[in-house]
Amino acid sequence: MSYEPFAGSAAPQGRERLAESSDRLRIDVHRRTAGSTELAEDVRRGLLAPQKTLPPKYFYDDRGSELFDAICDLPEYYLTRTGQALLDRVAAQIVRAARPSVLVEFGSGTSRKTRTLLNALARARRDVCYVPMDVSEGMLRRAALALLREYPSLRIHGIVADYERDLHRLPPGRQRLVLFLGSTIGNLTRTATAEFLRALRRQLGSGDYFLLGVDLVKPVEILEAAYNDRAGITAEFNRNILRVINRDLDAAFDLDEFEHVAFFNREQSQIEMHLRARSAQRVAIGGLDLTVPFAAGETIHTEISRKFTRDEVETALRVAGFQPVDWHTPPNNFFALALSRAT
Ligand code: AVJ
Repeated sequence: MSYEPFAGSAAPQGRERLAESSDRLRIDVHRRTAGSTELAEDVRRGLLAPQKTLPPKYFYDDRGSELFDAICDLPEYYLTRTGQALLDRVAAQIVRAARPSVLVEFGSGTSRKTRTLLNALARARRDVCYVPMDVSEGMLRRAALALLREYPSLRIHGIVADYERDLHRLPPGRQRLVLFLGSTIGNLTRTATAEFLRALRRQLGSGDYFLLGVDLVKPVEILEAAYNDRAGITAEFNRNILRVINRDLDAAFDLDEFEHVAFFNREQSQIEMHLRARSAQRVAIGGLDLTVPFAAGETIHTEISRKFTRDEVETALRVAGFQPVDWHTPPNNFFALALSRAT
């Protein structure tokens, strides 16, 4: 029995807005709490902690997503280019190994890299249903509509949800290939990664495949340059999280008062991004009825981006119930695609 996302279900939310293509597109929207309650909780918790933190998922409003897209084109940001070139080279091989009929993707964004796999699938004459999962509804919708135009036989079942929390929303299916590309997994702590992999494995059947993109450990100058670009786009991207909070929680962050800081933490093998207060200040957050004090030089930790070794990745996969199948790297060993199979 193949996966039938469009059979027997009630008209999904948002379908009316997609009349031209509704027979090939379904988008489910899952939000745990209404409005910006979750943002409010996360910001309150994060800014009241001794080391202030903000979760990186809040970078990605429309402006943040555009800035991230611009980062991907920066000369210093080798990740996207390297990952894409690698996928170009091995996509056909991955399709032959996994023989998928469903392509699931977490943090799908603009689905740039997805096209490479869809093209390889088309060449192998495999029809698939594409299941992107992303927190940004606008982006998911735009990406889906573009893909429907480009791939006339593709069906898409989009899930607007948070892959860390809503994995159980994944529709059932067989012969699935799950994509988690771009080293997005690097944003998760070691513990969160183990939990994510275990939760993912629970959702899969044995024989489903998992393709994981990871950034690898490399000389510190190269790593730090990638997060401190000369054009200052990464700094803008980092500060954008304050813009989001200003807008959605009626806060009064002065963006010029916060400096972008990014460095490689060797012990943790991760790039850390922070926003450092240039001077002592108090920031009112209207939506939280809160004023947050900052000492001069105090930082808000906004992101970790972990850098992996092969051993670490394959061990984590095995512990979670995946059998490593292929380890693809480019000649410079900057990036890896780990193909594994749910056992
Ligand atoms: C989207 C999480 C892979 O960690 O490199 C880019 C995000 N942050 N520049 C990364 C990011 C700063 C990116 N990931």
